[in-house]
Amino acid sequence: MDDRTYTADAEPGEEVTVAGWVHEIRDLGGIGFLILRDTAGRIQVKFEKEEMDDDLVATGLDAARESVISVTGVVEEEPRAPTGVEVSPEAIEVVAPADTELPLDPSGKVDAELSTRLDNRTLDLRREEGQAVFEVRAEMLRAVRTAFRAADATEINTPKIVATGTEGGTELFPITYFGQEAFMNQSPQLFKQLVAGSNVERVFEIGPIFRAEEHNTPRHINEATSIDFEGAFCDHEDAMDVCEDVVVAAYEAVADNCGRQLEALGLEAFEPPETPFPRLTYEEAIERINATGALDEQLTWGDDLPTEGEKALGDDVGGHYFITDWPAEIKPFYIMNHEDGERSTGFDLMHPRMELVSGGQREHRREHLIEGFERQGLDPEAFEYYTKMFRYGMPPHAGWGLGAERLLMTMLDLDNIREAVLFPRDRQRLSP
Ligand code: AMO
Repeated sequence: MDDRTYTADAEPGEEVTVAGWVHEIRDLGGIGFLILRDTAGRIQVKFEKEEMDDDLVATGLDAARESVISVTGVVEEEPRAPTGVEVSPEAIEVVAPADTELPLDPSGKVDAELSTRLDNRTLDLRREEGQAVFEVRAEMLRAVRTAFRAADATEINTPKIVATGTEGGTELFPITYFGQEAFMNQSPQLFKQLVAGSNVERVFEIGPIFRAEEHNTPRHINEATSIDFEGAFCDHEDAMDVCEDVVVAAYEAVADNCGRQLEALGLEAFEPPETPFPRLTYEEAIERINATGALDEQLTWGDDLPTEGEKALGDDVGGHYFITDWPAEIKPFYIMNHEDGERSTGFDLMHPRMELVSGGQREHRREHLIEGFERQGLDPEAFEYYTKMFRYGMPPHAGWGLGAERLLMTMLDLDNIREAVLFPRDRQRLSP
Protein backbone atom coordinates (compact mmCIF):
# COMPACT_ATOMS: atom_id res chain seq x y z
CA MET A 1 0.00 0.00 0.00
CA ASP A 2 2.20 2.74 -1.36
CA ASP A 3 -0.16 5.59 -0.61
CA ARG A 4 -0.71 4.69 3.04
CA THR A 5 0.25 7.26 5.72
CA TYR A 6 1.15 6.21 9.28
CA THR A 7 -1.12 7.82 11.86
CA ALA A 8 1.85 9.58 13.46
CA ASP A 9 2.76 11.27 10.14
CA ALA A 10 -0.69 12.68 9.30
CA GLU A 11 -0.30 16.47 9.03
CA PRO A 12 -3.18 19.00 9.05
CA GLY A 13 -4.23 20.08 5.57
CA GLU A 14 -3.19 16.84 3.87
CA GLU A 15 -5.44 14.30 2.27
CA VAL A 16 -4.31 10.89 3.53
CA THR A 17 -5.21 7.23 3.58
CA VAL A 18 -4.63 5.70 7.00
CA ALA A 19 -5.07 1.98 7.63
CA GLY A 20 -5.13 -0.06 10.80
CA TRP A 21 -7.43 -1.49 13.47
CA VAL A 22 -10.62 -0.09 14.98
CA HIS A 23 -9.46 0.69 18.50
CA GLU A 24 -12.57 2.32 19.84
CA ILE A 25 -15.90 3.74 18.65
CA ARG A 26 -17.85 6.46 20.45
CA ASP A 27 -21.25 7.26 19.07
CA LEU A 28 -22.54 10.47 20.68
CA GLY A 29 -25.72 10.93 18.63
CA GLY A 30 -25.21 13.63 16.02
CA ILE A 31 -21.50 13.02 16.04
CA GLY A 32 -19.39 9.89 16.32
CA PHE A 33 -15.72 9.10 16.65
CA LEU A 34 -13.66 6.14 15.57
CA ILE A 35 -10.12 5.75 16.89
CA LEU A 36 -7.92 4.01 14.35
CA ARG A 37 -4.71 2.38 15.59
CA ASP A 38 -1.62 1.39 13.61
CA THR A 39 1.95 0.53 14.53
CA ALA A 40 2.87 4.20 14.85
CA GLY A 41 0.01 5.32 17.10
CA ARG A 42 -3.64 6.34 16.88
CA ILE A 43 -5.76 8.89 15.08
CA GLN A 44 -9.34 10.07 15.54
CA VAL A 45 -11.81 9.86 12.65
CA LYS A 46 -14.82 12.17 13.04
CA PHE A 47 -18.29 11.45 11.66
CA GLU A 48 -20.77 14.32 11.44
CA LYS A 49 -23.95 12.42 10.70
CA GLU A 50 -26.00 15.31 9.25
CA GLU A 51 -23.32 16.27 6.79
CA MET A 52 -21.97 12.91 5.73
CA ASP A 53 -23.19 10.12 3.55
CA ASP A 54 -25.24 7.59 5.60
CA ASP A 55 -23.37 4.58 4.19
CA LEU A 56 -20.03 6.12 5.03
CA VAL A 57 -21.15 6.84 8.61
CA ALA A 58 -22.59 3.33 9.04
CA THR A 59 -19.46 1.63 7.66
CA GLY A 60 -17.34 3.52 10.17
CA LEU A 61 -19.49 3.51 13.29
CA ASP A 62 -20.84 -0.03 12.89
CA ALA A 63 -17.43 -1.63 12.30
CA ALA A 64 -16.60 -4.19 14.98
CA ARG A 65 -13.66 -3.33 17.24
CA GLU A 66 -10.34 -4.72 15.96
CA SER A 67 -11.58 -4.87 12.36
CA VAL A 68 -8.98 -3.70 9.86
CA ILE A 69 -10.12 -0.60 8.03
CA SER A 70 -8.72 1.93 5.64
CA VAL A 71 -9.87 5.55 5.79
CA THR A 72 -9.24 8.26 3.21
CA GLY A 73 -9.91 11.83 4.21
CA VAL A 74 -8.56 15.25 5.06
CA VAL A 75 -6.51 15.77 8.22
CA GLU A 76 -7.70 18.68 10.34
CA GLU A 77 -6.32 20.30 13.42
CA GLU A 78 -8.43 19.45 16.50
CA PRO A 79 -6.97 20.31 19.89
CA ARG A 80 -9.56 18.14 21.66
CA ALA A 81 -8.53 14.99 19.71
CA PRO A 82 -6.04 12.70 21.50
CA THR A 83 -3.22 13.53 19.04
CA GLY A 84 -4.28 17.09 18.18
CA VAL A 85 -5.52 16.12 14.70
CA GLU A 86 -8.45 14.20 13.26
CA VAL A 87 -9.49 12.82 9.90
CA SER A 88 -12.69 13.93 8.23
CA PRO A 89 -13.45 10.81 6.16
CA GLU A 90 -14.36 10.72 2.47
CA ALA A 91 -14.12 6.94 2.00
CA ILE A 92 -13.91 3.96 4.33
CA GLU A 93 -13.23 0.34 3.52
CA VAL A 94 -13.50 -2.57 5.95
CA VAL A 95 -10.48 -4.57 4.80
CA ALA A 96 -10.83 -7.46 7.27
CA PRO A 97 -13.74 -7.59 9.73
CA ALA A 98 -13.24 -8.89 13.28
CA ASP A 99 -15.68 -11.03 15.28
CA THR A 100 -17.65 -8.99 17.78
CA GLU A 101 -16.57 -11.34 20.62
CA LEU A 102 -12.85 -11.01 21.33
CA PRO A 103 -10.88 -13.39 23.59
CA LEU A 104 -9.11 -10.40 25.13
CA ASP A 105 -9.37 -6.65 25.08
CA PRO A 106 -6.46 -5.07 23.15
CA SER A 107 -7.34 -1.63 24.49
CA GLY A 108 -5.98 -2.94 27.79
CA LYS A 109 -9.01 -1.74 29.76
CA VAL A 110 -9.84 -5.28 30.85
CA ASP A 111 -6.96 -7.39 32.22
CA ALA A 112 -6.49 -10.90 30.84
CA GLU A 113 -4.70 -13.91 32.31
CA LEU A 114 -1.20 -14.54 30.95
CA SER A 115 -2.29 -17.89 29.48
CA THR A 116 -5.19 -16.23 27.59
CA ARG A 117 -2.77 -13.61 26.32
CA LEU A 118 -0.25 -16.20 25.14
CA ASP A 119 -3.00 -18.23 23.45
CA ASN A 120 -4.02 -15.10 21.53
CA ARG A 121 -0.65 -13.45 21.03
CA THR A 122 -1.64 -11.50 17.91
CA LEU A 123 -4.37 -9.71 19.84
CA ASP A 124 -2.15 -9.39 22.91
CA LEU A 125 0.56 -7.65 20.88
CA ARG A 126 -1.94 -5.06 19.80
CA ARG A 127 -1.83 -3.77 23.36
CA GLU A 128 0.66 -0.93 23.65
CA GLU A 129 2.62 -2.73 26.39
CA GLY A 130 2.83 -5.97 24.41
CA GLN A 131 4.17 -4.22 21.34
CA ALA A 132 6.58 -2.20 23.51
CA VAL A 133 8.23 -5.29 25.03
CA PHE A 134 9.13 -6.70 21.63
CA GLU A 135 10.25 -3.36 20.20
CA VAL A 136 12.62 -3.10 23.18
CA ARG A 137 13.74 -6.70 22.63
CA ALA A 138 14.61 -5.89 19.00
CA GLU A 139 16.54 -2.77 20.01
CA MET A 140 18.33 -4.67 22.78
CA LEU A 141 19.48 -7.36 20.34
CA ARG A 142 20.51 -4.76 17.76
CA ALA A 143 22.64 -3.02 20.39
CA VAL A 144 24.14 -6.33 21.51
CA ARG A 145 25.18 -7.11 17.93
CA THR A 146 26.70 -3.64 17.51
CA ALA A 147 28.62 -3.98 20.80
CA PHE A 148 30.01 -7.36 19.73
CA ARG A 149 31.09 -5.97 16.36
CA ALA A 150 32.83 -3.11 18.20
CA ALA A 151 34.63 -5.79 20.24
CA ASP A 152 35.83 -7.41 16.96
CA ALA A 153 33.58 -10.46 17.29
CA THR A 154 32.10 -12.28 14.29
CA GLU A 155 28.51 -13.51 14.36
CA ILE A 156 28.19 -17.27 13.89
CA ASN A 157 25.35 -19.78 13.70
CA THR A 158 25.94 -23.29 15.01
CA PRO A 159 23.84 -26.47 14.78
CA LYS A 160 20.83 -26.94 17.00
CA ILE A 161 20.61 -30.68 16.28
CA VAL A 162 23.49 -32.44 17.97
CA ALA A 163 24.75 -35.89 18.92
CA THR A 164 25.68 -35.07 22.54
CA GLY A 165 24.82 -32.58 25.28
CA THR A 166 27.23 -30.41 27.26
CA GLU A 167 25.42 -28.73 30.11
CA GLY A 168 25.23 -31.15 33.00
CA GLY A 169 22.32 -30.60 35.37
CA THR A 170 19.72 -29.93 32.70
CA GLU A 171 18.16 -32.63 30.60
CA LEU A 172 18.24 -33.01 26.85
CA PHE A 173 15.33 -33.22 24.44
CA PRO A 174 15.89 -36.34 22.33
CA ILE A 175 14.83 -36.44 18.69
CA THR A 176 15.13 -39.03 15.94
CA TYR A 177 17.59 -38.10 13.24
CA PHE A 178 17.29 -40.49 10.30
CA GLY A 179 16.78 -43.41 12.66
CA GLN A 180 19.58 -42.33 14.98
CA GLU A 181 19.17 -40.72 18.42
CA ALA A 182 20.02 -37.03 18.44
CA PHE A 183 19.24 -34.06 20.71
CA MET A 184 18.23 -30.41 20.59
CA ASN A 185 21.31 -28.45 21.63
CA GLN A 186 21.47 -27.08 25.19
CA SER A 187 24.19 -24.54 24.36
CA PRO A 188 26.51 -23.61 21.49
CA GLN A 189 29.33 -24.11 24.00
CA LEU A 190 31.58 -26.58 22.16
CA PHE A 191 30.98 -25.12 18.71
CA LYS A 192 31.78 -21.56 19.75
CA GLN A 193 35.02 -22.82 21.29
CA LEU A 194 35.90 -24.70 18.10
CA VAL A 195 35.45 -21.51 16.06
CA ALA A 196 37.32 -19.33 18.59
CA GLY A 197 40.25 -21.73 18.12
CA SER A 198 40.37 -20.88 14.41
CA ASN A 199 41.69 -17.64 13.00
CA VAL A 200 38.29 -16.07 13.62
CA GLU A 201 39.29 -15.73 17.30
CA ARG A 202 36.30 -13.78 18.64
CA VAL A 203 32.79 -14.99 17.97
CA PHE A 204 29.26 -14.42 19.14
CA GLU A 205 25.97 -16.16 18.53
CA ILE A 206 22.36 -15.23 19.28
CA GLY A 207 20.27 -18.35 18.97
CA PRO A 208 17.95 -20.86 20.62
CA ILE A 209 18.97 -23.24 23.39
CA PHE A 210 16.81 -26.15 24.51
CA ARG A 211 16.59 -27.24 28.13
CA ALA A 212 14.35 -30.12 29.19
CA GLU A 213 14.17 -28.71 32.70
CA GLU A 214 11.30 -30.04 34.75
CA HIS A 215 10.83 -26.94 36.87
CA ASN A 216 8.10 -24.54 36.11
CA THR A 217 9.20 -21.14 37.38
CA PRO A 218 8.76 -17.50 36.31
CA ARG A 219 12.40 -17.45 35.11
CA HIS A 220 12.78 -20.75 33.24
CA ILE A 221 11.56 -21.71 29.80
CA ASN A 222 12.41 -24.80 27.80
CA GLU A 223 13.47 -22.95 24.67
CA ALA A 224 15.44 -19.81 25.43
CA THR A 225 17.57 -17.42 23.40
CA SER A 226 21.20 -17.44 24.36
CA ILE A 227 23.59 -14.59 23.62
CA ASP A 228 26.99 -16.29 23.55
CA PHE A 229 30.52 -14.93 23.36
CA GLU A 230 33.84 -16.70 22.98
CA GLY A 231 37.23 -15.07 22.53
CA ALA A 232 40.67 -16.52 21.88
CA PHE A 233 43.53 -15.03 23.93
CA CYS A 234 40.95 -13.91 26.49
CA ASP A 235 40.95 -14.88 30.15
CA HIS A 236 37.95 -14.81 32.46
CA GLU A 237 38.63 -11.17 33.42
CA ASP A 238 38.60 -10.11 29.74
CA ALA A 239 35.41 -12.10 29.20
CA MET A 240 33.76 -10.28 32.13
CA ASP A 241 34.83 -6.93 30.64
CA VAL A 242 33.15 -7.78 27.32
CA CYS A 243 30.08 -9.02 29.18
CA GLU A 244 29.74 -5.80 31.14
CA ASP A 245 30.15 -3.71 27.95
CA VAL A 246 27.49 -5.70 26.10
CA VAL A 247 24.95 -5.51 28.92
CA VAL A 248 25.51 -1.77 29.43
CA ALA A 249 25.34 -1.11 25.65
CA ALA A 250 21.97 -2.88 25.55
CA TYR A 251 20.62 -0.72 28.39
CA GLU A 252 22.01 2.49 26.88
CA ALA A 253 20.47 1.80 23.47
CA VAL A 254 17.09 1.10 25.04
CA ALA A 255 17.34 4.27 27.17
CA ASP A 256 18.26 6.34 24.10
CA ASN A 257 15.95 4.84 21.47
CA CYS A 258 12.91 3.38 23.21
CA GLY A 259 11.41 6.37 25.03
CA ARG A 260 7.91 5.72 23.71
CA GLN A 261 8.04 2.03 24.64
CA LEU A 262 9.42 2.70 28.12
CA GLU A 263 6.64 5.20 28.69
CA ALA A 264 4.04 2.63 27.58
CA LEU A 265 5.53 0.25 30.14
CA GLY A 266 5.52 2.87 32.90
CA LEU A 267 9.33 2.97 33.07
CA GLU A 268 10.01 6.68 32.60
CA ALA A 269 12.83 6.52 35.22
CA PHE A 270 14.74 3.83 33.25
CA GLU A 271 18.51 4.12 33.60
CA PRO A 272 21.49 1.95 32.57
CA PRO A 273 23.11 0.11 35.50
CA GLU A 274 26.06 1.64 37.32
CA THR A 275 29.54 0.43 36.35
CA PRO A 276 31.89 -1.17 37.08
CA PHE A 277 29.87 -4.17 38.24
CA PRO A 278 31.32 -5.36 41.57
CA ARG A 279 33.18 -8.69 41.34
CA LEU A 280 32.65 -10.80 44.48
CA THR A 281 34.32 -14.13 44.90
CA TYR A 282 32.07 -17.09 45.63
CA GLU A 283 33.54 -17.17 49.12
CA GLU A 284 32.64 -13.52 49.73
CA ALA A 285 29.18 -14.18 48.27
CA ILE A 286 28.39 -17.02 50.67
CA GLU A 287 29.75 -15.02 53.62
CA ARG A 288 27.51 -12.08 52.72
CA ILE A 289 24.49 -14.34 52.24
CA ASN A 290 25.14 -16.01 55.60
CA ALA A 291 25.47 -12.58 57.23
CA THR A 292 22.01 -11.52 55.97
CA GLY A 293 20.44 -14.33 58.01
CA ALA A 294 18.04 -14.98 55.12
CA LEU A 295 18.66 -18.73 55.09
CA ASP A 296 17.80 -21.27 57.77
CA GLU A 297 21.10 -23.07 57.23
CA GLN A 298 24.49 -21.45 56.72
CA LEU A 299 26.05 -22.01 53.29
CA THR A 300 29.42 -23.74 53.13
CA TRP A 301 32.05 -24.10 50.39
CA GLY A 302 30.72 -26.17 47.48
CA ASP A 303 27.02 -25.37 47.97
CA ASP A 304 25.03 -24.01 45.04
CA LEU A 305 23.44 -20.67 45.87
CA PRO A 306 19.75 -21.20 46.59
CA THR A 307 17.25 -18.78 45.07
CA GLU A 308 16.55 -17.08 48.44
CA GLY A 309 20.29 -16.70 48.95
CA GLU A 310 20.70 -15.06 45.54
CA LYS A 311 17.80 -12.75 46.35
CA ALA A 312 19.23 -11.75 49.74
CA LEU A 313 22.62 -11.04 48.17
CA GLY A 314 20.98 -9.13 45.32
CA ASP A 315 19.17 -6.90 47.84
CA ASP A 316 22.44 -6.41 49.72
CA VAL A 317 24.48 -5.46 46.62
CA GLY A 318 21.65 -3.51 44.99
CA GLY A 319 22.78 -3.74 41.34
CA HIS A 320 24.43 -6.00 38.77
CA TYR A 321 27.43 -7.90 40.10
CA PHE A 322 29.68 -10.82 39.19
CA ILE A 323 30.35 -13.86 41.34
CA THR A 324 33.81 -15.25 40.52
CA ASP A 325 36.04 -18.11 41.63
CA TRP A 326 33.33 -20.74 41.93
CA PRO A 327 34.28 -24.10 43.42
CA ALA A 328 35.74 -26.25 40.64
CA GLU A 329 33.44 -29.15 41.54
CA ILE A 330 30.22 -27.30 40.65
CA LYS A 331 31.37 -25.92 37.30
CA PRO A 332 31.33 -27.90 34.03
CA PHE A 333 34.33 -29.74 32.55
CA TYR A 334 35.16 -27.05 30.02
CA ILE A 335 35.87 -24.41 32.70
CA MET A 336 39.53 -23.94 33.64
CA ASN A 337 40.50 -24.16 37.30
CA HIS A 338 42.89 -21.89 39.14
CA GLU A 339 46.26 -23.37 40.10
CA ASP A 340 44.96 -24.61 43.48
CA GLY A 341 42.53 -26.95 41.66
CA GLU A 342 39.81 -26.01 44.17
CA ARG A 343 38.62 -22.76 42.65
CA SER A 344 37.61 -22.31 39.03
CA THR A 345 37.73 -19.34 36.66
CA GLY A 346 33.98 -19.73 36.28
CA PHE A 347 31.88 -16.61 36.86
CA ASP A 348 28.22 -15.65 36.87
CA LEU A 349 26.75 -12.24 36.20
CA MET A 350 23.87 -11.57 38.54
CA HIS A 351 21.03 -9.10 38.37
CA PRO A 352 19.67 -8.51 41.89
CA ARG A 353 16.68 -10.67 40.88
CA MET A 354 18.46 -13.61 39.17
CA GLU A 355 21.43 -15.06 37.31
CA LEU A 356 21.88 -13.63 33.83
CA VAL A 357 25.18 -15.11 32.64
CA SER A 358 27.56 -18.01 33.19
CA GLY A 359 31.06 -18.00 31.78
CA GLY A 360 34.71 -18.59 32.42
CA GLN A 361 38.09 -19.26 30.97
CA ARG A 362 38.13 -22.59 29.15
CA GLU A 363 40.40 -25.55 29.68
CA HIS A 364 42.50 -25.54 26.51
CA ARG A 365 45.01 -28.19 27.65
CA ARG A 366 43.77 -31.42 26.08
CA GLU A 367 44.80 -33.82 28.87
CA HIS A 368 43.13 -31.67 31.53
CA LEU A 369 40.03 -31.43 29.38
CA ILE A 370 39.78 -35.19 29.00
CA GLU A 371 40.16 -35.64 32.75
CA GLY A 372 37.32 -33.16 33.16
CA PHE A 373 35.02 -35.20 30.92
CA GLU A 374 35.74 -38.28 32.99
CA ARG A 375 35.16 -36.45 36.28
CA GLN A 376 31.76 -35.33 34.98
CA GLY A 377 30.85 -38.88 33.92
CA LEU A 378 30.95 -38.02 30.20
CA ASP A 379 32.59 -40.29 27.64
CA PRO A 380 35.47 -38.37 25.99
CA GLU A 381 35.11 -40.63 22.92
CA ALA A 382 31.72 -39.10 22.21
CA PHE A 383 33.38 -35.66 22.07
CA GLU A 384 36.28 -36.67 19.84
CA TYR A 385 35.30 -34.11 17.18
CA TYR A 386 35.89 -31.46 19.87
CA THR A 387 38.90 -32.76 21.82
CA LYS A 388 40.73 -33.54 18.56
CA MET A 389 41.01 -29.85 17.71
CA PHE A 390 42.86 -29.30 20.99
CA ARG A 391 45.74 -31.21 19.41
CA TYR A 392 46.25 -28.63 16.69
CA GLY A 393 47.05 -25.44 18.56
CA MET A 394 44.08 -24.36 20.69
CA PRO A 395 44.79 -20.92 22.19
CA PRO A 396 43.71 -19.97 25.71
CA HIS A 397 40.15 -18.70 25.42
CA ALA A 398 37.19 -17.56 27.50
CA GLY A 399 33.54 -16.72 27.01
CA TRP A 400 30.04 -16.66 28.40
CA GLY A 401 26.35 -17.22 27.72
CA LEU A 402 23.66 -14.63 28.55
CA GLY A 403 19.94 -15.45 28.52
CA ALA A 404 18.27 -12.87 26.25
CA GLU A 405 14.88 -13.30 27.90
CA ARG A 406 16.35 -12.85 31.36
CA LEU A 407 18.16 -9.72 30.23
CA LEU A 408 14.92 -8.29 28.82
CA MET A 409 12.85 -9.45 31.77
CA THR A 410 15.12 -7.82 34.34
CA MET A 411 15.59 -4.70 32.19
CA LEU A 412 11.83 -4.12 31.94
CA ASP A 413 10.99 -5.50 35.38
CA LEU A 414 8.64 -8.12 33.91
CA ASP A 415 7.19 -10.58 36.42
CA ASN A 416 7.38 -13.63 34.21
CA ILE A 417 9.96 -14.66 31.60
CA ARG A 418 7.08 -15.71 29.33
CA GLU A 419 6.31 -12.00 28.84
CA ALA A 420 9.69 -11.69 27.12
CA VAL A 421 9.12 -14.45 24.53
CA LEU A 422 6.60 -14.32 21.72
CA PHE A 423 5.59 -17.98 21.84
CA PRO A 424 7.07 -19.53 24.99
CA ARG A 425 7.80 -23.22 25.35
CA ASP A 426 7.25 -24.56 28.85
CA ARG A 427 5.96 -27.71 30.54
CA GLN A 428 2.38 -26.87 29.59
CA ARG A 429 2.86 -24.99 26.37
CA LEU A 430 3.81 -26.40 22.99
CA SER A 431 1.41 -24.34 20.90
CA PRO A 432 1.03 -21.70 19.59
P1 AMO B 1 24.11 -21.70 31.56
O1 AMO B 1 23.54 -23.06 31.52
O2 AMO B 1 24.31 -21.08 32.91
O3 AMO B 1 25.54 -21.65 30.85
O4 AMO B 1 23.20 -20.73 30.69
C1 AMO B 1 23.60 -19.40 30.45
C2 AMO B 1 22.44 -18.44 30.66
O5 AMO B 1 21.35 -18.80 29.81
C3 AMO B 1 20.11 -18.51 30.45
N1 AMO B 1 19.34 -19.74 30.60
C4 AMO B 1 17.99 -19.79 30.64
N2 AMO B 1 17.06 -18.84 30.54
C5 AMO B 1 15.77 -19.21 30.63
N3 AMO B 1 15.35 -20.47 30.81
C6 AMO B 1 16.24 -21.47 30.93
N4 AMO B 1 15.82 -22.73 31.09
C7 AMO B 1 17.64 -21.15 30.84
N5 AMO B 1 18.79 -21.86 30.92
C8 AMO B 1 19.79 -20.99 30.77
C9 AMO B 1 20.45 -17.92 31.81
C10 AMO B 1 21.84 -18.48 32.05
O6 AMO B 1 22.58 -17.67 32.94
N6 AMO B 1 27.61 -22.91 28.17
C11 AMO B 1 27.33 -22.06 29.30
C12 AMO B 1 27.71 -20.62 29.03
C13 AMO B 1 29.21 -20.40 28.88
O7 AMO B 1 29.98 -20.80 29.77
O8 AMO B 1 29.61 -19.77 27.87
C14 AMO B 1 25.85 -22.18 29.64
O9 AMO B 1 25.02 -22.58 28.85
O10 AMO B 1 20.46 -16.51 31.70
